[in-house]
Amino acid sequence: MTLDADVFRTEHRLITVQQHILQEQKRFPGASGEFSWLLSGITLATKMIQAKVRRAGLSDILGTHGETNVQGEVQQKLDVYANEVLAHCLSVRESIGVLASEENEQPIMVHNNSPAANYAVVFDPLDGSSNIDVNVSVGTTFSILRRPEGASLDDHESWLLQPGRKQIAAGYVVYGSSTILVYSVGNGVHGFTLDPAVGAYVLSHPNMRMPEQGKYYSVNEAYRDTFPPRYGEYIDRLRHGALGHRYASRYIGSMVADFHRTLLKGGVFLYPPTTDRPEGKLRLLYEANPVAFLAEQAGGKALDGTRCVLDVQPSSIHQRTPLVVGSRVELAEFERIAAV
Ligand code: P6P
Repeated sequence: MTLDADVFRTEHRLITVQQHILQEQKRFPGASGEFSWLLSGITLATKMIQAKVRRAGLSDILGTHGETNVQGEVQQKLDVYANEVLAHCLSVRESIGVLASEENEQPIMVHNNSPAANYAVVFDPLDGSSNIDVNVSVGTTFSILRRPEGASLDDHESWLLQPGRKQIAAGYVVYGSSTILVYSVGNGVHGFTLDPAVGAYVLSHPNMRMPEQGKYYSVNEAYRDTFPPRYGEYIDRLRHGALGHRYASRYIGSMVADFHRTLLKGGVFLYPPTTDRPEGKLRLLYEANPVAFLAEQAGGKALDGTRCVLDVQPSSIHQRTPLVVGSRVELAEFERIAAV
């Protein structure tokens, strides 16, 4: 058999994210393709974002845009581009009624009064963007919520302010040494690597499971003296071998990259409350909820310090939360310390 035939046979077995989404969408009775069409808006937008991220050093897109966003953070030009691309690609999906972005103070209403508008999409277009200029991995996060029963289109808050357990899908794209999309529709977690040769996300990590225990903890230790005492005690127990081995520390400073490593290798990523930010830094709707959904789907756990992140009832779209997310063993130890 010639090499070409082997290569074709191998290529022929490739599963693209579109094929996978169509298979997964069968879980949604009456979805009639609207859900896969919605998700294709995210895959298209992230391909356009990654093309810009990959060329950031070459085109005049590095550096700040000069504006500051609702978080008071200086907007990087790529932030603005990523936000506009996602908002455009999603706003042409008729099944979407409301968009909410880290970069926009107010939600974006789309397809007003359309009976087909059944979903809200919440996203952080470029998480970790302060790392862009130093070529460190950044990411896009997204969370998909269904229109609550009986909710009208102008009652957009009710669409958005739902506990994370109501997410019908969530995921992220990490723009790292390769571009990887990880998502779940509640039927396990699946990863797809963008094949630049064909421009398609190809299944590379089917049915991802978070290891029961890892060897890394991930936290910004510069703020350690501002954490509540139990967090310092927890970190010391990990460092000193209380869970069977001494942990090493890994901290990238991009939540998507730090979580992606935790999903693959196990361990724990945490962003505790600090004296400056007693409510935490990470945003509930579009940072903590998506990774908490994926963590639970992959056999891990995610807490806000006292309860499951996914059980938190949001009160505003940009609200922040502490986050402790990772493997079962490390999270059980955190709960044990927190309960003391
Ligand atoms: P710090 C990026 O700005 C971000 O929102 C997350 O992606 C990341 O985990 C965190 O902030 C890093 O914050 O305070 O450690 O620089």
